[in-house]
Amino acid sequence: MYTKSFIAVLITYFSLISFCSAATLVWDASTGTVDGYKVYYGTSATNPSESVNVGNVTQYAIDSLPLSENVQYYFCVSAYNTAGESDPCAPVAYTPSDTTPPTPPIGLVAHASSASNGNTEVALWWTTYSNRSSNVPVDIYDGANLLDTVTVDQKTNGGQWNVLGSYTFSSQPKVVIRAVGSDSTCADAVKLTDSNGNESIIDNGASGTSYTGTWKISIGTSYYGSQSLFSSDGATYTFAL
Ligand SMILES: [Ca+2]
Repeated sequence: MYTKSFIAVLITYFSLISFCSAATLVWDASTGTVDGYKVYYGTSATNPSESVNVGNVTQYAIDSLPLSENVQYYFCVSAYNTAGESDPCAPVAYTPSDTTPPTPPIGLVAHASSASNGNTEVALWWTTYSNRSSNVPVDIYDGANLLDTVTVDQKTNGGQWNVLGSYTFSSQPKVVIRAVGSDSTCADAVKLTDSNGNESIIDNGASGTSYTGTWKISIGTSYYGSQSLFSSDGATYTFAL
């Protein structure tokens, strides 16, 4: 024979530093002889699927449990002694917060001005290579008027369209890639997409392209069209629509 114990449970939350949180179950000790407590938990309020014997304590840090983030769990506690186990207390709910930082953003570019809110999207295609520059300035002109300078990292995101921004052109759109320094800079293709979704692609060597300095065919793979070019030390490559 044993007397079922009444167990009151309350849950408290502690906020620690960023990306860290902790939650602890706290309950009042059962009356009578107690040898220990069991914490039941699961996603069902009425039938928690898991349990852990926490010993003769009156609090338990539930972050040590294998809980999924952003899933609501229910917890209840029972007491036991040599005579048996009490009924579990009324459940409390707790949802572990998201403590996993997101994956890094991709396609990062840096705008020198805030001009990139127009209606024509400008995108650049390049090929990567081991000695590519991670800081390639790309000038976007409306005719003779410089709208923006975007810095791109050509060590990553090669073989795809990388959006530089959206601009409003009243004259001829022009994109100039500048090969700054001794690292390799790639010139491959430019795409302009207007507000109706019409695409204009200018491949290297096509009508509308021009350059200063010496540009050679790159052995970088995943080029647009039939090839990509590379240069360094002040050469420029211009794509004009
Ligand atoms: Ca090309």
